[in-house]
Amino acid sequence: MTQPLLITAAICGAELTRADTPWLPLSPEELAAEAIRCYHVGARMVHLHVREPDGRPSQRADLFGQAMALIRAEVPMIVQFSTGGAVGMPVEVRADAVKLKPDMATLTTGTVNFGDDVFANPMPSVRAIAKRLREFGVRPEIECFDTGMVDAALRLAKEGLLELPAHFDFVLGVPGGMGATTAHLDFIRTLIPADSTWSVAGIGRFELPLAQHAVTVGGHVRVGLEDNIFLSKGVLAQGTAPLVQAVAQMAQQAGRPLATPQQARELLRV
Ligand code: KMH
Ligand code: ZN
Repeated sequence: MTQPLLITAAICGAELTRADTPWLPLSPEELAAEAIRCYHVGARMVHLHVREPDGRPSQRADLFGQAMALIRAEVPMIVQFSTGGAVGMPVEVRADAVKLKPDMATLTTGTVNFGDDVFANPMPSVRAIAKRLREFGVRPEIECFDTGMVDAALRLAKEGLLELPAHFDFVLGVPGGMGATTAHLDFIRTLIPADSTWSVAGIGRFELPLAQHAVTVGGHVRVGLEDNIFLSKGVLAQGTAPLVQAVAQMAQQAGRPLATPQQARELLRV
């Protein structure tokens, strides 16, 4: 397996707090420092959320802009903004920062139960975000929490609202979404067009086993505190970089080279 591996670092998310893990970066400076640390151990893309100074989830464009500028000043990393934000945020708020033209931004193509909450993505909202991404020339990463979201993305492509081939990220193991087994992953990955690419983000203790499977079968990987805070049972990861490092080691053992910055851009068409 010689296809270069793309590792995405999901360093913060919207739901975690410092009470969950003291290793969570929050300010633009902390976010940038963690992204850069992840780059140096093999990550080529950062999936970014931002926080208010008190730690609350935010989608403020100025915070995204500050973090992106600090990252871009140091490393050639692909910067991907979240348009998912936190559950309950209105779509206009979620997608505002797209105007800053990050390399990529997420596009979740359906609604999913999210623990006891609902991550609401009715199709009119999905179309609105897809149109905004097109308007600003920002490539989507299609976030799929279940198989119907792949189908919805293919429908959007038929409507002319998104371009194929595209990059899909399968988020597996959210309570309410698709389970996080290799069988689930092996099924959902058959649904995307052959020339599209995919990564997997396993939630919680499924993060590293699913990463290992993706490395073996030729997919790509997202890891980070957003999805999982532990490096091993009961051992907190000291930030996202150690999780990236663990995946880089898997790649080395499997004989898969890590994507160079240029290869990562070609792979994602950014
Ligand atoms: N925080 C989740 C409700 C994304 O970044 O686009 C949504 C999320 C997806 O994290
Ligand atoms: Zn996210």
